[in-house]
Amino acid sequence: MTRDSTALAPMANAIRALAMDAVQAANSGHPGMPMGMADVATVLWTQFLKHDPAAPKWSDRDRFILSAGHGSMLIYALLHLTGYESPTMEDIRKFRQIDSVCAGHPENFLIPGVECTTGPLGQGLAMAVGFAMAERHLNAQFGDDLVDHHTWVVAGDGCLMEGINHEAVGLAGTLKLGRLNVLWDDNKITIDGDTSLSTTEDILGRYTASGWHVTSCDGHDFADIARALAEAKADPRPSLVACRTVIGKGAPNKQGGHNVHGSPLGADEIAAAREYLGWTSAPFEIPVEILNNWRSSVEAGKAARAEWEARAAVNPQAAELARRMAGDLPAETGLDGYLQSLIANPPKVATRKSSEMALEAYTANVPEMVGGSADLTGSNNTKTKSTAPFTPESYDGRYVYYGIREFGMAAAMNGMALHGGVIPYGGTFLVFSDYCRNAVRMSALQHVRAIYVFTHDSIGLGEDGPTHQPVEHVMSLRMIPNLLVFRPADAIETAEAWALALANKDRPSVLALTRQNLPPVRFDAEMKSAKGAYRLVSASAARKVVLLATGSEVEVAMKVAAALEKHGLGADVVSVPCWELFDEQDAAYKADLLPADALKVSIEAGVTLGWQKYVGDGLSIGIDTFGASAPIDVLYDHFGLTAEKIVPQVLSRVS
Ligand SMILES: Cc1ncc(C[n+]2csc(CCOP(=O)(O)OP(=O)(O)O)c2C)c(N)n1
Ligand SMILES: [Mg+2]
Repeated sequence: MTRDSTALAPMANAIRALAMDAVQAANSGHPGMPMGMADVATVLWTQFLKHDPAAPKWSDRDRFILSAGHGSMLIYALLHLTGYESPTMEDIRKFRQIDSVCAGHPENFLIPGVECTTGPLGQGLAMAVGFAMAERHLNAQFGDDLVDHHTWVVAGDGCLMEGINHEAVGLAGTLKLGRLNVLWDDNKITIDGDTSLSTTEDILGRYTASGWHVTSCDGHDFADIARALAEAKADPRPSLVACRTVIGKGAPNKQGGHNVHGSPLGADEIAAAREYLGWTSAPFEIPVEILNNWRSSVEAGKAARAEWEARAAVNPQAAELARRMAGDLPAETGLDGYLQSLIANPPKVATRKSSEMALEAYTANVPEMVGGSADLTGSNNTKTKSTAPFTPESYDGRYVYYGIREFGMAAAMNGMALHGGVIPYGGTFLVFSDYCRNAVRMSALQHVRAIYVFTHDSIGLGEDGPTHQPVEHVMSLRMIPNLLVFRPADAIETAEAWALALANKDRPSVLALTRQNLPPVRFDAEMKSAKGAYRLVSASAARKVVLLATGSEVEVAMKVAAALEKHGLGADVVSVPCWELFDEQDAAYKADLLPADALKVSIEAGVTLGWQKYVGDGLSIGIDTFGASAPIDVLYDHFGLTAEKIVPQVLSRVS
């Protein structure tokens, strides 16, 4: 429905009033961006965005991503004004306080309708690429009747300046994601001042060169905004709309300057803004007529949902779409049959290879799995027979060639997982997890099931040397809350890690996998990795030592245990494929595995800092320096990760 500016201007001013008053009440926050983008957001939400506040999780809604997350009051105001149950005006009054869902930056787990957590600049837009990928993928699989929506993004100068923007824009252009529309808050201001201080980039030129459609508008002219958004929506390419705006628009003495970016306006300027805007209501009060206009703006969205419900009711594929959107796995995942095949024929393979074997089984049975790699497909072993390439010509494909874009890949994976209906997994070398680390952190913060396949997990990769040899990475990933980090020891543990990663629908997982072959150490299907750590070998002689090891060093620990037994010292071997799951076990289970009367020794080809929480004042064998370039056997000996080098150290502590 098109409205003229006599109705729209007061509606936009309601956003401005809420933003300035909430920031003032909190005495912190960012009024500039919501005030500057209020007009654009009003046009988008009243004339373009397909949504129904009564059903914030309706799967065919348009997705709105506030990539410029510091402008959180913009989305809180929009959700409230259009009639979402959350946030309430009470929540908005308590903006940025501990008991309010209106956190400083929007959090997907606090408010339905906040599609993703934003604040780390650039990532919202990069996640939006994943949302748009998921939409096209599900559209290809389920058809226009069930899946047919757009992804709208509000991004600032910062989102476009970040390095990840280049990755996201390149990927979206290549994949021709025409349902993705980015509204750039082109206010020429960042925190430090005018954007000319730091950039002279031809942004429209860059986007055009990347295969995008670009257009511009006066971000304070409702008709011009509507014209540009309609153009963006119609164009088959992803679109960038440069919305020329004035930051803090409506604050007469401060608008257009960088000081309005992130500080309360102050009582005097708020009074001046009220006068300038003709806004006479008290703080947190919206005149009935304006509120009614906002509430009635969603009629088209409500009608669209009713039509969708009617179509879904008679669509035989609707139940399968609902299952995938709910994140529930199919009854048969392929795990049992695959485990039995391993037990019948235990392979000596690298865990990256056994991951591929597990993926062959799982991807054949779990159609929502969409894989990919940042240009290391043959090394990460992420491609399976069931996963055809995802291309502009065949969006139903399930394998994404992300290119050398680790950060863009991880953010897109987050977007796909948040969109729902897709379980994304993606690979790179573990050492390059640093390139995408903040997106991994955002997976964990947002409680999404993104599965990272990080191969070449230690000096065991050999000759490529220290640039490629992770040392601190496994431990540093363990430091991220709510992230499962698996380092499996053989094919069975790898199959278990995949099963657990898939089953944990509210948190991400990392699989750290070897390049080198590993002998089988497990010959049963008891899902022992579910407890994070378990006794793999029990001492024969009286137990004096407990060896804890992960991944490739489980084999080493077994050799150490055998040598200690020859000295008459009983030694357990405890495999620890996942710290986080072990930490969730009860005290009795932990005490049984880590008895107080035994010397505890950890063995892992990485930094030792951290293992003390399990070994206490025992021994931690690892690598606290960078690695080196040499064949693997030379490296394991050089860095002291052999039974020959470890046994004397243990003996010196127990004799
Ligand atoms: C990755 C990242 N780096 C730095 C910041 C801190 N920060 C928040 S907003 C901002 C300036 C962003 O400028 P712009 O996007 O133009 O927003 P505007 O000032 O126009 O609202 C910065 C540097 C951040 N949130 N994320
Ligand atoms: Mg700006």
